[in-house]
Amino acid sequence: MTTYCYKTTNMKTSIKSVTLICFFILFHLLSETVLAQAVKANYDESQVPAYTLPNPLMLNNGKPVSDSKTWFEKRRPEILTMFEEQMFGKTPSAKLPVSFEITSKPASVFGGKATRKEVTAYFTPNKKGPSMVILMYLPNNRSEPVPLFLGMNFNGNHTVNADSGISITKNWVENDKNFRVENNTANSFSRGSRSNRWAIERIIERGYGLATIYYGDLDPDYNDGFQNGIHPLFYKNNQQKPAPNEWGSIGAWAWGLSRAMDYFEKDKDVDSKKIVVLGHSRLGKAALWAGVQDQRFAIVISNNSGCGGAALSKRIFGETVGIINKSFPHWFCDNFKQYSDNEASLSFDQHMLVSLIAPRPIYIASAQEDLWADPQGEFLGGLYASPVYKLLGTDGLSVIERPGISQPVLSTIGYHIRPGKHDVTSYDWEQYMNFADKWLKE
Ligand code: GTR
Repeated sequence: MTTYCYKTTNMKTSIKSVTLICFFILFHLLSETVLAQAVKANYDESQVPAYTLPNPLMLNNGKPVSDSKTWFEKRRPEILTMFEEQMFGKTPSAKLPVSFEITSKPASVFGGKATRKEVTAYFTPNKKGPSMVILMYLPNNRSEPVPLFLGMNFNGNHTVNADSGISITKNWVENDKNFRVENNTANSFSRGSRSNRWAIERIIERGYGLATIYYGDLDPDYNDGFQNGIHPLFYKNNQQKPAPNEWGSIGAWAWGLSRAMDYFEKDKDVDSKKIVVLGHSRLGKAALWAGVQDQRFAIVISNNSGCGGAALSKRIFGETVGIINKSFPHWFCDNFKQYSDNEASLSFDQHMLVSLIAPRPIYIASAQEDLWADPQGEFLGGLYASPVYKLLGTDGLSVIERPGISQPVLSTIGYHIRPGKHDVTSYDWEQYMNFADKWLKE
């Protein structure tokens, strides 16, 4: 019957019905996607599924880890391998001939309170290849090498302060209508546009230095199949892109933080044993990964790092592995895709990432309105790393319930949740400096 009707329908009607069917299919697909996303982003604590967390203190062969030697020699490498092979991807072991050059004359700024300098790290001998600029502010009131906070920024070094002496990146930046950033090219109009996130003068006042790097100098944050940024510098024999267990963009950003550390080891004004690596959001994920791989970092700070950072993936609260892999396919290695909407099958979770930083102090910060990053999951990422910290002789996280709003906890695993949104505020900075005072100065 259907065939008959179809055959006898005139041309106009059949175009109409085909269009209608197309509309129907499209509508159906769209509503399914919207629905799927709505279902995926769970914000209801009672909908968190029952989950079992792998024990950081049990070896893959089922034997318990009861001393620090077994932790460092056996269990830590096992867990590190999981994150390398299954999540962030392995960082290449090849060493590039990185050279450092002071590329802008050190200048006194902030009414003589600080010195600004810029150091360029060249990743290829001819200086035309990829490079990154480390922007540094050091307190002038110092009698010895200073401890320093190191963090990457999202929009270019020139956005962290209105200081007109900061050079402007020539690399790809995100367009931003508010600051007339077009054609992915940074401009002087956006100088200082993110200064609210960088309490530089206060940092100087409290006796710390600050160093920052634009993350796009290492790998522009879009999915280009790893043709730009530093990845191609490591390709072997006609390799076109990283293998499924090789690094993505977060790995590249973390690598850059370690190259900055290489520089600090050479800079007499900086105490390279007291470098605090920190980052916000995706850059918090990168700071954690840098702190894990590079044990020269004395303290690690995760500001609203969320999914793929400090937050437990198996809770399926807010952003999930499935969502993040879809939105940012270039952040993690390809092997991580197998866990999209399949978090239960992970043989690790983010508490184990935190545990790899032990016994060095780590501070995890959440924001009350930042449910996408799952504040409770971020707290638990710290709490369940605590047994490893305790095994290594520290106090770990000194509370077992998430503290109230604006009640910072400064144990070896530190934590706070403050009011407000996904951001870095001066409140956050004050806690980070209190934490650093406690662990680096006292
Ligand atoms: C979001 C992403 C988060 C977080 C954030 C950011 O879109 O879903 O995981 O990284 O971006 O970096 O600001």
